Amino acid sequence: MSILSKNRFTVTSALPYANGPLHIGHLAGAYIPGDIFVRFLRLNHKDVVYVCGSDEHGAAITIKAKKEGVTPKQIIDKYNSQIKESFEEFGIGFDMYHRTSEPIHHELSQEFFLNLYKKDEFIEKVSEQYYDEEFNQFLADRYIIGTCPHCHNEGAYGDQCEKCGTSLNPTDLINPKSTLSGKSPILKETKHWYLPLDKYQPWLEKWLIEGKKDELKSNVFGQCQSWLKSGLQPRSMTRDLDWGVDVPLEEAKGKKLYVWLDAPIGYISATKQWALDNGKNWESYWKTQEDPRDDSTLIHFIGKDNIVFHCIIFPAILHAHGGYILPDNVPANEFLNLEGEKLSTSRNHAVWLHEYLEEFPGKQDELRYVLTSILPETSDSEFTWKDFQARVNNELVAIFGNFVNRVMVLSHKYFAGTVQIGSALTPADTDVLAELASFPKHIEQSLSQYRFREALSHFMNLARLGNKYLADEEPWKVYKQDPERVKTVLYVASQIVANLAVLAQAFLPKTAEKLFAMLNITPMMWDLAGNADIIPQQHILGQAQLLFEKITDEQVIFQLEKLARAKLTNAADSKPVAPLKGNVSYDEFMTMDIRVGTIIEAEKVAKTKKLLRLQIDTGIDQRTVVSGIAEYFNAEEIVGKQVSILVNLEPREIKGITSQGMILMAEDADGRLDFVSPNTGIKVGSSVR
Ligand code: B3M
Ligand code: ZN
Repeated sequence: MSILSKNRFTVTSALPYANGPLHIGHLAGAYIPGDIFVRFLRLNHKDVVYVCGSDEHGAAITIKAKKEGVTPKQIIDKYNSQIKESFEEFGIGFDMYHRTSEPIHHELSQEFFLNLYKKDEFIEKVSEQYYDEEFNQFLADRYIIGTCPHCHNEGAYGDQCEKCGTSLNPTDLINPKSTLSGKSPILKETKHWYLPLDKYQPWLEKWLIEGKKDELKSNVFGQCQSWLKSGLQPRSMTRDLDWGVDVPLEEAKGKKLYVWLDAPIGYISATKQWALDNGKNWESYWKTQEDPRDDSTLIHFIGKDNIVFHCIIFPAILHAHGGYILPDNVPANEFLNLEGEKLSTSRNHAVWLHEYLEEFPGKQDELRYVLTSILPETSDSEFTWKDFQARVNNELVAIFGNFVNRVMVLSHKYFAGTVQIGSALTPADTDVLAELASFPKHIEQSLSQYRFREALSHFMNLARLGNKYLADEEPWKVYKQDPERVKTVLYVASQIVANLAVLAQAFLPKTAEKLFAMLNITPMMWDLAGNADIIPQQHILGQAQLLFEKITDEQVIFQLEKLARAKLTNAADSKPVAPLKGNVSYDEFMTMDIRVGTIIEAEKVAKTKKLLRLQIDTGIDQRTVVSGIAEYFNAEEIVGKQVSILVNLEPREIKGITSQGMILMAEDADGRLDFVSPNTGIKVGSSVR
């Protein structure tokens, strides 16, 4: 049954954590598919609300705030606006982009908690959890690091070892440490409220496994099945945190709701806010209706790491609450990789949207197009800059752009932009027009099954059809002998352009807008039966505009170099700094006589790789020092440089040269060297301490 047999839709895309900017992996996971789907529904006259917003709670936020030395509020304000702007730039058409820090969201989340609490759905359990005595607080899983019991990685987190991927409990860690104080935490009793997922297991099996076997994508179904197979466990819905939604119970003062309880409720509060702002009834998008045929169809677009929350935990919460609709489908995507590696925020291995927008201004649809072509729909996929260039140049420019441009240019050149049938349609024309009419239906079938890549390739086939038609009919050659025939060819071709404009509205919104302006027609809805005469006879076309430009080799190289630089920085950053040495007394330190000196001569020490012989003016005297810096500095370029020199180091014989002192150098974990130099210029002989 086509998805279009339903009339009302509630569509969501995962709420991104407001703790960093968005990258292409976000777009490819939950936002481009969600946006295309919603546009498609709207183009088919459906009643849709599309909501999203910033996820502003949980350790993701507080850890980032701690790292940047600012408050959680500053973090969410900063990233919420940046994220919102990126979505707008890429044309992701939410009706409401909300925030979980809004009071309306806190209230609704508390209402959900209390509803379940009053029905006795929670299990209350006291357990021992890690507590930092210096900071007087319980430690969220991410605030505890220690040694992984499986792979002995010393930096494993309380919930997961990122090295071997094992999911952990904080008490599994060997030698746990608080990331707040660096001290070993103690175990302390605390009470929490658990959702008995085990109790809902039979219901979930029926609703999800039996009921949705044929609808869910195989990657989604597989994950759900394996969660259920291993048996669901009660999961705590509260946390000892100081940031989040307050648990609305007197005895839970200071505790917050688990972020994965409140975040999906964010979809509902976003809808409520939208309804308030637009005079709508939010309940018709979320509550079950008297006649189930009137229920809205709920669809969650997410990435694969969120499947369990959207297919198991949130539905269990909605079910326990009662009165709410359940997701109809959760078309989760797998992950997008970048240049052969996992995208990584912490390693800065990513294509950031705000940077793309600066480096490729006006080219939002190019990225939308390429990402749609490679969406990780059933397995992980890969973005490379070479492939980006190839798809833009060989597909958007050479096929789509080229076809449209030829139709526009020839129509203006020969007929002042007027579209008209000259001599009668030939069988070739009627074939093309018949084929043209079949495209909306093909695309509809793909999109109804969440096959976005396939839908986009149908769309491009329409541009291919146009190119082939022009190549076959050769209007530029025929014009001299038979201008009436050329009128007809351009009439047919302009119907193809018009259909491209109509269909492009789902995939490439900015391009669609340009096409409508070029065609000088107003945007229109889809006609699944096909419409081969959108442009009426005697219609006058608008001016041609450039649709797409080639991506140059320089642009590709620039991007690749940027990624390589990030890798280098990251390699140096990720190596541990040298451990702390034992203390020295002040007097011991003061026995060292360190001065500012100037290098007055420098030359390579013969037959060595690393050594330079330096002549130094120390302000006291001029002396010779042998220094192992030749791999990093050329003799010529350091003459005249001010350096720090330990002048009372016992003289040493190095390669037959007496070295009188030592130049102080900074050295990173990779052995890279740099001088420790005064940077405003100071008299030689000045002491350093
Ligand atoms: N913020 C996790 C994530 O960004 C979470 C999604 C919430 S969706 C309700 O992957
Ligand atoms: Zn491990």
